[in-house]
Order: sequence, then structure tokens, then C-alpha cells
Amino acid sequence: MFDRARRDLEAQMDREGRLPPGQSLTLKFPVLHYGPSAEIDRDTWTLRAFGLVDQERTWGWAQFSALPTAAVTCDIHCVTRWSKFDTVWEGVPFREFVKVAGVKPEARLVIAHCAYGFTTSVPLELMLDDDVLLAYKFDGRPLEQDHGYPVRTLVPKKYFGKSAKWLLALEFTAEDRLGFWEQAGYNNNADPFREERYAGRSGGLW
Ligand SMILES: Nc1nc2c(c(=O)[nH]1)N[C@H]1C(S)=C(S)[C@@H](COP(=O)(O)O)O[C@H]1N2
Ligand SMILES: [Mo]
Repeated sequence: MFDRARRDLEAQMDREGRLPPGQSLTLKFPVLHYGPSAEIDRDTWTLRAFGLVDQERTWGWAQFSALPTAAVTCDIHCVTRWSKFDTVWEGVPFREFVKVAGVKPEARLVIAHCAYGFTTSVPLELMLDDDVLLAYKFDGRPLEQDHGYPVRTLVPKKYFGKSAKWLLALEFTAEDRLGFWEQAGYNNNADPFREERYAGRSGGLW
């Protein structure tokens, strides 16, 4: 019965053009990361902006959570082939964060730095889309530890591997550097609708 409902919804998403090629729908919320789940205390957590910024700066939770917030409903697609539809997030829109971070005009890439040295890069231009968040709530509640508490990036237009959990810093650069999964052979452009899963002949540095 449960799988019938899942299949019906999957077929509907496919008809609506929302199911990227090679993906299947999950009704659960899988947890996927390399290494241990980071345990972060929100009261001592800080978010740092560095690289091509006027001045390096850090925000504590009180300052960060005082920034403007927005809600985003989006579909998420993992490169390991699961998709989840109509997920609801809240957080600081990245484009609001950029206003207070003093980003220099030469910046072209944003590299998210996370607990345990995980990194991933996304072009700044795409990060400025209105669906990109520094997310701290899922389904109206604070993120669960396994999903990136207290703050993760949310980049709906890319495979979910670009949505960095346990975010600690944002680096603005002119030159790209491959992130953790990208160094392991996953595609750096990571567009689910073009099925850019593996690096292959293209999909390297920007
Ligand atoms: N810090 C960190 N963030 C990460 C990862 C990771 O290994 N470490 N894995 C990525 C991958 S491949 C996916 S699919 C999503 C999974 O997020 P979830 O566990 O909330 O579903 O996190 C992404 N963010
Ligand atoms: Mo993933």
C-alpha cells in the first residue's frame, strides 16, 4: 500500500517534469554524509566569512539569527538517486547574507566549509537565486543534528551534495577548488536535470 502511494506520487512528479532523470522518489528523509555526524553547540557556534570580503567577520547565533529570514519549499535530489518533494525550509537567504558580508566584486565562487573539513563550492551567481538559504529550520523545527544542525546551506538547483551540513564558514574566491565529493569524482556542476552525477569529461573546476 505504502509503495503504491509512493509510486503514484513518483509518476505524478514525472508527469509534472519534477522528477529528474534516473531519480526515484522517497517519502523518508535519508541521512547522507561522510564520517561522523557533527555535534555542534549553537551557543558557541560561529559562522565566518573570509576570502574576497572587505573584512573577515564572524557571526554568533544571536547575530546570525537576527538577519532577515525567508521560507523556501523545494524538491531535493541526491546524486545517489533519491529525490524528496516539497520540502520546507527556513533560514537566512544567501543574498541577504551577502549584503552584510561585504563581498568583493572579484568573487565568483562560494566555498562552504563545514565540520570535519568537508567543503563544497557553488558559483556565487547561482547562490544569489532566491531559493538559496543558510537554512536552520526544516518543517518548522530546528534542523536535526544529522541534517546539519545548527545551520546548513540549501542549494535546491544542484544535487543535494552541494547543500553543506554543519556550516562553519563561507569563503569567497575567484578561483574554484573541488570540494569533498567532487574530489571523489562527483560532478562539480551537479545539475540533476542534466544528470551531471560524475565528473567524466566535464564537470570539473569552474
Ligand atoms: N558536512 C557535510 N555536508 C554534506 C555531506 C557531507 O558528507 N558532509 N553530504 C552531502 C550529501 S551527498 C547529501 S545528499 C546531503 C544529505 O543531506 P541529509 O543528510 O540532510 O539528507 O548532505 C550533503 N552535505
Ligand atoms: Mo548526496
